Amino acid sequence: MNPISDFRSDTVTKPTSEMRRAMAEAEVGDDVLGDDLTVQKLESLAADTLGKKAALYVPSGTMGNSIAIKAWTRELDEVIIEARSHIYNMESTHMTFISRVSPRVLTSHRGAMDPGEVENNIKKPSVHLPRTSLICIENTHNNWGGAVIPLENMRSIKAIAEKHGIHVHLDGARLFNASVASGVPVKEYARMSDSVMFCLSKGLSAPIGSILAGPQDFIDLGRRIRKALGGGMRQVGVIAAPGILALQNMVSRLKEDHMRAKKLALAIHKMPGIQLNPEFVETDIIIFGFEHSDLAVPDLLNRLKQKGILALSVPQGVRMVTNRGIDDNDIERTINAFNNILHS
Ligand code: TLP
Repeated sequence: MNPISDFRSDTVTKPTSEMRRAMAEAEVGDDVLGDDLTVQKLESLAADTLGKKAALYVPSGTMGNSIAIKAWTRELDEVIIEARSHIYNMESTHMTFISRVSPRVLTSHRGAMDPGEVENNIKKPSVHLPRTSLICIENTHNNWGGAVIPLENMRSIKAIAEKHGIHVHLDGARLFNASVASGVPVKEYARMSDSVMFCLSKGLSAPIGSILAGPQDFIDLGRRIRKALGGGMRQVGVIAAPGILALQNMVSRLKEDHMRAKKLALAIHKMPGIQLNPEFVETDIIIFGFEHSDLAVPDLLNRLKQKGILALSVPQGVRMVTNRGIDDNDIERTINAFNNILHS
C-alpha cells in the first residue's frame, strides 16, 4: 500500500520511469527559434489525435484557456460560459484580466448548458450591448464531479454557434476521461468545437504541460500570445517528451481510475453524512456533500489525513480524485477509514 493515498487531484501523478528516461534522452533545441524536434513531434501527434490542423504545447491548462479566449475575442466582447466552469471560477479571472471580455454565466444540467438558453444569450453588438464572440464548454466537467457532457449537447451548441458566426472553445482538461467513459472518440468531441485545450499533466501522468489545438491561423496567433504571456520556452523537449508517452500509453489506463472512483463512491454513498449519487460518478472525480451531526468538512478531512488519506474541501463539500498513484489497496484502506470515522 502507498504510505499516503493522495486523492487531492489527478495532478499529483508523478512521471513513470519510462517518462523520466525519455526526458533524459529527449532531442532538444530552442523552441522559440523553432528548433525543438521533440515538442514538434508532440504538437503534431496531439493535432492528429484531435483531428485539428495544428497544436501548441503550453505550460498549463490555464495558459491554454487564456490563449484561446484571447485569440477568439476582442475587448468589449462577451463570452458564454457555464456557472461552475473552471475557466470562470478557478483561473484567476484571466477573461477580464488578460482578454478584457465579460462572462455571460449560464446555469446548466450537470455542466451541460441548455442550447436554447445559449442561443437566447447570444448578442449582436449595439450601443448598449457587447458582441458575443465565444462559447466555452468544459468536458469532463470538474466541478460537476467529472460529469461527461453528452456529445449531442455539444453538437447542438456548435450548430447554434455556427448559425451566429461565433466560435466554441472546449476546456477538455480531462477530454480523454470523457472519451474513455463514453466511448465517443476524442476527435468527435473535438469536432464540436473550434479549439480544444487538454492537459497532459492530470490522469495522463506527464509532469508538465497542456495542448491547445485548432486551425492553423489560430495556433499561429496563439504562439504569439503564448510568447507575450511569457510562455515561450527554449529546450522544451525535456518536458514535452513525457507528453508523447502520455498520449501513446496512458489513455487506456484511465478506465482503471474510473472503476476505482465508482467502487469508492458505491461503498461510501450511504454512510452517515455523505450526500452522493454514485450514478453521477462517471469518471475519476467524486464530489460529495457532507452534513454530519458531529463532524464538519474540515474535521472529516483531518480524520482522513490522520489515516494517510488526502482529499480536498470544495464549495460543494469534499472532492476526491482517483489517479495513477491510487491502487485497489488504497481504495480498500479508504473505505475502511470512512467506515471507521463515520460509524464510530
Ligand atoms: N484543475 C485543477 C485545479 O485547478 C482545481 C484540479 O486539480 O482539478 N480546466 C479544468 C477543467 C481543470 O480541472 C484544470 C485544473 C484546468 C483547466 C487548469 O489546468 P492547470 O492546472 O494545468 O492550469
